[in-house]
Amino acid sequence: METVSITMVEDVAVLTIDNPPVNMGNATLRRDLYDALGAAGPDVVGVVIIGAGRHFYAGSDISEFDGPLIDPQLPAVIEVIESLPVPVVAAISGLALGGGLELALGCDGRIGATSARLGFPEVTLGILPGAGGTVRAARLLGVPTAIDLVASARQVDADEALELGLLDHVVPAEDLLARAVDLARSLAGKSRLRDRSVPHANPEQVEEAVARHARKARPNVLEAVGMVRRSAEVDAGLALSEERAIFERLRVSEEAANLRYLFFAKRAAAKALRGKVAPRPVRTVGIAGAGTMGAALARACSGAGYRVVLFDTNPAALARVAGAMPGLTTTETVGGLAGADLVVDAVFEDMDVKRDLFAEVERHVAPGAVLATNTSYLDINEMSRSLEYPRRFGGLHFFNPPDRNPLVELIRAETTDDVTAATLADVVKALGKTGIPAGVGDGFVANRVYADYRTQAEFLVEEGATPEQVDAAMVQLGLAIGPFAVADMSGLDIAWARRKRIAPTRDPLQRYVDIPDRLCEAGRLGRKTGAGWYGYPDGARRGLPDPDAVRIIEEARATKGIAARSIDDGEIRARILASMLCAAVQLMESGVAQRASDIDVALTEGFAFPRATGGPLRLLSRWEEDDVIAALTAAYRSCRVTFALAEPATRGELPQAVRAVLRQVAPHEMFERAASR
Ligand code: T1G
Repeated sequence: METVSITMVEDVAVLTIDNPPVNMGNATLRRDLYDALGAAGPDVVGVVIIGAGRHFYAGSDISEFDGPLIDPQLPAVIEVIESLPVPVVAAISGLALGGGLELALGCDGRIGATSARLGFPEVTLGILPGAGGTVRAARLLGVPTAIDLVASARQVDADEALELGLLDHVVPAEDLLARAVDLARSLAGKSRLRDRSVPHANPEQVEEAVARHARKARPNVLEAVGMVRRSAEVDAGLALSEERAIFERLRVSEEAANLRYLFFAKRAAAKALRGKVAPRPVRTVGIAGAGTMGAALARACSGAGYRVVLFDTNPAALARVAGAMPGLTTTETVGGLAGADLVVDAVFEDMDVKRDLFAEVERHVAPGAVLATNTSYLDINEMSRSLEYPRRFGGLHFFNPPDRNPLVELIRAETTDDVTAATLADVVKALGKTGIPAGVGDGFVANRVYADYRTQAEFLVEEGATPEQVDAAMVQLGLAIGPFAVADMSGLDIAWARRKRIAPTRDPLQRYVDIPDRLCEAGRLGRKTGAGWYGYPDGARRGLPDPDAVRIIEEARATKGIAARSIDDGEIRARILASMLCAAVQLMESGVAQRASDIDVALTEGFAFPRATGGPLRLLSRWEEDDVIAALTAAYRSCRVTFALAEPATRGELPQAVRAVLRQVAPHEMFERAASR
């Protein structure tokens, strides 16, 4: 048995799980556990299962879920534990997640080190606990608490686990094994959760728990909640088989496969960021700029345990941030950033402003300090040329709101050295963010794709769709809100300023929709001015169709001689997705994006593109080829310059570069690689 070793501590058998890097429950580990448990001889009075390394058992190996599951499956392993005549104790340090927690619930007792963290992440993967988690948790914790844990996917630390009853004891790590052996020896006999009745809970508590998790819940979450409730109504055996049947059905669903795709896609991006060299330690982060972005960055860095020094020349701005962040160090001079190991700028999006700032910062920080610009689209190669030590400079592009939005683009300038890139990657991970690599290019990755998404949306309105129709069509796809509601929320003036800035270099042959300019010229800058694409009467939070906006749109059409036509939702979605696909192909061909899956990660993490679809490229990879060709043809016809690469589609051909991108993210392609890992 290579992943499970057996040692005897007097008359107690200790099974140590050792399956690096996180003690994932794969076929080998299940087989080894099954055999080791079966090897417990008659002289054994108790069994302890403990994890080597950081974690007890971080859950099932989800790369196995795309094919037929290999026996023994986890329920069979748990059945062996329950059939042993002697007590079995789970000794948990680090993570016991998903199948790991289910294995522990199959034991007769559970003891944790202070590092223990337990949870059921299954619903985030489009499934539900499938090895008894809903059934045994209900019997141990009661239905309301079991619903909360299963539906929220949250992890509980050792103290809360003890309080809830998930752990019987919590001990210092160094005492874990000895105390677990004592517990195994002291237990009077078996204490199978499946034999217990579900603790009584008053109906109101149950309904409250359901209500907390049912609102806007994905279908699998509702099924998980329903299964917890069901498990209280029928005997454990029936409940276990019903739970397994639901798990099997959900596991092979498109949504679950898409969520597993994103799970591995995020880790592929993170691995690409880690590179081969060790990062420099960062303890103090200097943030230049105490505006909205700077304040949010300060919160994110402070929340991740960094010491933060916030610089701004405006004392009122500093005071505003410091008032909400006791203990924050502020400075009105750049010299105050001297002790920072990393300095990130959050100042106005202007090349000269940023260059002057970093030139000043360089004069004060230590030679080993790393500098990162948070620019959204300025050329960081150009920015690096004004630095004395450009090797230690790169880009960390955060997305609004940076203390909540998980996406960060890590951008290497031509001069960024490996240590700097590794250091920035380490900070991204420490912030709990989802990082993707991006090369230097207008809008990097996410904003570049979103720009074409928004451009096509504006084409559609110019041709006859209403803003609310386009928004509704994208909400129907699964987005929380559509592009025009987003534009009104973030303010139309930001894009307007940029359009004016690049106007001299715009290709005159490129289709240009001037409706947003007309709205801005009319003072309609979005929600903050009470009107944009929509009206916001009396400060309404949700925009309403607005006759003045309709008039402005109609005037713009009339000026171009466009006769509005009715456009159906299918055309709206097809053209928008095809436009995103064209942007993605350009990003891959230019090398600004390294993997097509990075683009799906960017759009799902940073722009709330529905995770259940796997992202725009994954979604399109499931379309029939003819439908992709038709969508690309429509995008090409909307602007032959912007979507030039789609031209072959007008002749019924799928462009090779498009085929290559879609193959990278197609279901069969992605998982063959993961399964062979
Ligand atoms: N399946 C497959 N691979 C996994 C994995 C998993 N569950 N967890 C981690 N990996 C790989 C990961 O791809 C990476 O590989 C390496 O391990 C290190 O991971 C039956 C059905 C545990 C918190 O959802 O949350 O049990 O890139 O970089 O940052 O009812 O991994 O090095 O080749 O993330 O220290 C439930 C998912 C499954 C846990 C560690 N369990 N994993 O984070 O390392 S469903 C989970 C995580 C289930 C039962 C149900 C994290 C971590 P590579 P890492 P980390």
